[in-house]
Amino acid sequence: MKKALLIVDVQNDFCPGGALAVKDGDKVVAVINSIMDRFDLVISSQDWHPADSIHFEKWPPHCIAGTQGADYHPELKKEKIGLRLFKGTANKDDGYSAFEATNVSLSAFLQEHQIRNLYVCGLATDYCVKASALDAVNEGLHTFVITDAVAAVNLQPGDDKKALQEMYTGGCILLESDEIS
Ligand code: VGL
Ligand code: ZN
Repeated sequence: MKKALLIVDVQNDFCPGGALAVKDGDKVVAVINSIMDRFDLVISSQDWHPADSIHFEKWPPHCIAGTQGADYHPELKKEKIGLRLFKGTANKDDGYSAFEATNVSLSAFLQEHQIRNLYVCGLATDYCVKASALDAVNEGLHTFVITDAVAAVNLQPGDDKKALQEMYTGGCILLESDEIS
């Protein structure tokens, strides 16, 4: 069975020093780089907001389209990325899920490539990873979340655990990077 890796929002602004830094956001990069070769397809998403997005009523401005903060973390291996998704691109749109990407339909792309198994990793566990993984389940995909390749915003302590629990009860399979078959 073909499998794809979805790398959610491994962008400068979510890493230490960025505008919406996630604790240990940069630590996921080495893990993700080490597993990319095991997948038939590698897909990335990027948060890609207009400067006047209503999203910034909730969050400090981050990942503004075309800025350095919206670039991938510099150490993320890019050669294997076969599809690049942009989301949150409209000014009225939070666009947390990679299935809300506006440049390509992720759902149609996965169908065309006969991908039934989707492995989700990246940033952040409690927002875009969770939204993407739960949408994947709704799309009928076998959805796996790689727990040592995600990091959370944790607005409230414990939001990371809560998000993993929600993904599990929502039908995702939680596993570690060394358990990928
Ligand atoms: C995200 C908060 C705001 C994410 C994006 O990528 O999880 N979180 N925008
Ligand atoms: Zn955002």
